[in-house]
Amino acid sequence: MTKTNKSADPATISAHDHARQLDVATAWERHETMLPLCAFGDLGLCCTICYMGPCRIDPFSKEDLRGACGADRNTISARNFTRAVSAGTAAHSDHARGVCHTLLDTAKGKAPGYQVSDPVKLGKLATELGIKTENLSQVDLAAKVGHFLTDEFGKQDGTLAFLKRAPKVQQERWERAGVTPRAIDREVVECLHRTHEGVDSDYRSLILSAARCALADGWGGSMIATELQDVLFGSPRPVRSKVNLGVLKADCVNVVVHGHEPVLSEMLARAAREVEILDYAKSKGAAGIILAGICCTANEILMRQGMPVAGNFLQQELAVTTGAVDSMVVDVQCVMPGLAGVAKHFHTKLITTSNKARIAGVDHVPFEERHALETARRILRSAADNFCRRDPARVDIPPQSMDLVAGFTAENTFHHLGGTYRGSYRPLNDGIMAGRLRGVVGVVGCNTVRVQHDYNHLAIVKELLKHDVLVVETGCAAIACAKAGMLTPEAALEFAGKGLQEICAAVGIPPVLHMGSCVDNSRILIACCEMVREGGIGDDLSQLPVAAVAAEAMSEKAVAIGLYAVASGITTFFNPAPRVLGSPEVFNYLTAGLEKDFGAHWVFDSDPHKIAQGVIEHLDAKRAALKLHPMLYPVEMSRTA
Ligand code: MSK
Repeated sequence: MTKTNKSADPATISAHDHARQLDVATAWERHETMLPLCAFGDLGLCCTICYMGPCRIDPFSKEDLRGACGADRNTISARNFTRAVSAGTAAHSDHARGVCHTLLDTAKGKAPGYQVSDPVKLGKLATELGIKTENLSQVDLAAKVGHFLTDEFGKQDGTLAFLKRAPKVQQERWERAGVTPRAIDREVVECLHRTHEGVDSDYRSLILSAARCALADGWGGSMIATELQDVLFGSPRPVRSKVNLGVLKADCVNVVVHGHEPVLSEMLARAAREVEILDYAKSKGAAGIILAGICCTANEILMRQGMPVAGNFLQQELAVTTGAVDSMVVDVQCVMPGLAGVAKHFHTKLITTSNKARIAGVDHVPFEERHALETARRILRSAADNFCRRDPARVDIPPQSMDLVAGFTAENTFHHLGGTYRGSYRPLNDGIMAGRLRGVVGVVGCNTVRVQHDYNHLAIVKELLKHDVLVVETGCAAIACAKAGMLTPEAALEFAGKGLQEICAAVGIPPVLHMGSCVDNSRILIACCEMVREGGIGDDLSQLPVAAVAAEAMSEKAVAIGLYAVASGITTFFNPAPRVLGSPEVFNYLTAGLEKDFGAHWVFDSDPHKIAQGVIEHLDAKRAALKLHPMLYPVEMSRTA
């Protein structure tokens, strides 16, 4: 058997080889059985919206082909795109709704085990939302903030409260373009309505409605999730931990949490430290309990609890194929149904916990806030019982694990940059203005079997660091770079250009800042707003020397994030392209036409070296427009594709 070349990560290669030796198919093998991919679907030219079809448009035809209803390639691909954005927004926002309900239940005393862990942030939020705080107990304040933000989903009047965090010029742009989001659910519903058969068929109008929906994600659902998770579980602070499959231990009970919502995993993290639970594990012959995460649940418990990360999206099945996972506990989003088939080859107990996300034939332990801690203990005890059923002959844990520092936020990062007594974005802006830093780039998003696992993230980030770009990351991209050792302060010496090295050394930060999970991309929006507010590098986000990159995108959430970044003025480099390539008109509108309304656009490119080059040129163009000082330490590109 030849060694797999599916990943840039040695631990993943080793685990994938082990899976193949055991004849266990994972996402890569299943993907191969799907090839060749349907070109109509891939180009966005297949319409399944009504039951006269499915209709499909031949992309090579010179005729003005139409589906049965008369929809052309522009309508069909714009509708497909809009539906993807709506689904992505719905996913982030339904997550946020759950956090709102947890806060409300906590305030009502119906969620024992939960508490307000960051009362200062709660107070600041209340003031920002215009809630009078005098004479209110913490519980009453939590209830008022919880109710206010729950209303953001379904209110019938007004616009979203957090939009006011954006610079005035930005808000005026949204008004002019007619994309100021009203209520979160309303924007999702309206997109589904518009894309129903026989409603909106103008591709520009559809895409602007998708932009409004995406903004309701970034400045609504995702931002609410981030803020209230900080209130409930504590605002992250820089924390050291470890990452990669090597965090699993052969002599310990290994429990892997996977998905997105921290409401259960926070309780598991707490229960896993309880003496009684540890003693129970020891009574079964284990040396202890390892609670490790996959995907964004990993990021959540990493940045608040310092829990180790087992891997990112494409490593979820490989964690199971190590043969050392006694229980995998999943909630919502990015959980492959294929896990059930993989787990059958091993002793691993796969447990679903969200009533919204069941897998046929898999044990379901419904999670409810009022029994959360007890549910967490029950899950850990059953994992310890299952430890006894592990077959040591099938265990093969790759040895690789890497140190990292995570837990940066829009607030704490720049306290670092500004010093203990003067939390401020001034030093960051000064660094950019003086040419020590080229700019700031968010590298975010998933893995996909269509790209060598982690390769694009690593190639792009290495090039950006070399060119004195401060990189901020979330999601699976952050995990990829953590595995490659880029998330430690020492990494600056190895990877960063001289200017970035100077900044990192002065304040002791890594050159790549882990800012959390996918919903925490809202932290990056806030950081950009603070940069504008600090002054000297533009009046709205579109003037800043910043960009976003998602070069291994997989989910509809990534498309929603990409669009809210663009609609917020942040040019976004994205691969694989969303399913719009079958319509040159839609492609041109996304990659150029949106510039008029938002001062930003999409760039679709599959070559990571071209992406890095494009990002650097983009930052330099923004710097030139602002007439900033030339870069102090210019460097050549490593290579062009
Ligand atoms: S988990 S959405 S694969 S980043 Fe947020 Fe990773 Fe993408 Fe899921």
